Amino acid sequence: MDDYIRLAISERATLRSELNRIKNWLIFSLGKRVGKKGRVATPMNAEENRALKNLVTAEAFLGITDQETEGQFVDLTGRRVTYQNWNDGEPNNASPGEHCVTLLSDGTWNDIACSASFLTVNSVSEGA
Ligand SMILES: [Ca+2]
Ligand SMILES: [Ca+2]
Repeated sequence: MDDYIRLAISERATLRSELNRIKNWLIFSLGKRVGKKGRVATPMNAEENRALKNLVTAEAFLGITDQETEGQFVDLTGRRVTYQNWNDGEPNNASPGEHCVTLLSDGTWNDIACSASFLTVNSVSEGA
């Protein structure tokens, strides 16, 4: 019985590290490096958006902003984003102005003040 439990525990650890590797790969392939701090992801289509949503358990910043021109959302390279998945009533650019974008837990987006502190997507890989 002890052996069985030990085996189960080691199996679980293996699965967990496998899962973390997959997560890291996804974050790497979806993400862009932002300064020294980490990566934020810019989903290009519904499939990537869904993958991201499944990765993050809390609200997380996306690599999208309308800082330059209000209402024109661009990715970190300055290109207009073609795929968007706003929550109802968003983007509302609420006072005093919201120019960053977060992914909500249901997978939709909200524009938000860039000073808000939310996880960047890479944070989920910490503690792996
Ligand atoms: Ca805005
Ligand atoms: Ca908003």
